[in-house]
Amino acid sequence: MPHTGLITLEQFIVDQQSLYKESRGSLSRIFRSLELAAKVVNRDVRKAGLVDILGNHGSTNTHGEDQKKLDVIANEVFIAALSKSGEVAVIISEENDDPVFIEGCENEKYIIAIDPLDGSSNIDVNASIGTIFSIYRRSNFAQPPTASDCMQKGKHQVAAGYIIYGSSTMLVYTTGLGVNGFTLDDSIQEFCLSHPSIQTPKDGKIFSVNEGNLQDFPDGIKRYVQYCKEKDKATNRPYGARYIGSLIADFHRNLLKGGIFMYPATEKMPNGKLRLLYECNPMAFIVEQAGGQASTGTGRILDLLPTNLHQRAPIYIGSSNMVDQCVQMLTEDDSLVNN
Ligand code: P6P
Repeated sequence: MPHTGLITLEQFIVDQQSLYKESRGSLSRIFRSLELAAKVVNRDVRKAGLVDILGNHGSTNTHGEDQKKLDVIANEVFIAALSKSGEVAVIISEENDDPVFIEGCENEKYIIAIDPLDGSSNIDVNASIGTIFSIYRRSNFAQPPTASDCMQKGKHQVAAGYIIYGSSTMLVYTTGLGVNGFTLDDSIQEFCLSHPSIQTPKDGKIFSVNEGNLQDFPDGIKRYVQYCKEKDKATNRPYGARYIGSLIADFHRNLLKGGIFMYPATEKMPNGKLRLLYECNPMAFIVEQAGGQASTGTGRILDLLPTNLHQRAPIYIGSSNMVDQCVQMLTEDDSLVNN
């Protein structure tokens, strides 16, 4: 059956080039590298059960978490591909303590923050996992790139996206011109436009949170979770509880169907668990471009100035009316506590 009417990722980027604020060739070359790396990691994820790449690598990452073999492979594949693009000066990866300065690219314009394989605790049980990326332009060329060049507010991202290795493999991204999703057609090994101009519903009926931590949540979040479970026909409650424990999978479902994902601050994790540079910021850019919201509970995620490459942030992200309601309850309780 001839493939007709398919728009590949590469064609889409070429077609949109005239609209990009960015220098056109550079971003296209970066996306070509991301696409290649995604296909390689997808191949390895799909055969993980067959080849001895499951299980722990025996090393730990910057956060003291066991590194799964696929974590390490994905990290190496994406760093190699992005280095070869010739457009990236420095890469911040969840798997590397320090920035990776790309040799010979000291004068290149772009910085990339990446979570090479998010949700890796789900690898061995065949649940959806994914890669998250965030792209910035360097602001200072007076000297070779430094770590501080990488700590820009999320609102300065020039592009962000993720690849979800799920029942199908999809690449979803934004350059500030809306959000578009591409599904990998294995038969031709091309990412093809399948979800043009994604808009997330203003209201949803799904709440996603690890209720195992409920006792540690701020009182306002305890009240909001209770609110989600109450019966109220007029507001479509109770909402459905959906939590996979893989940010990309939970985020992607809520982006398409509507809903809210929460990872609050707790006593154990006073800044929440998710990392600002390569988890919260890219997802916040995407959700805002899709008409949703992303809050720390006290402000917009994209306005938060990073002070540490691997810092964490509390996050409430998804359908705008649900985030409003959640943050209102959190704030009300804080004001009660603080007055
Ligand atoms: P918890 C995966 O390890 C991850 O970083 C995210 O993908 C996911 O949303 C979160 O942690 C799950 O954390 O504490 O609920 O297991």
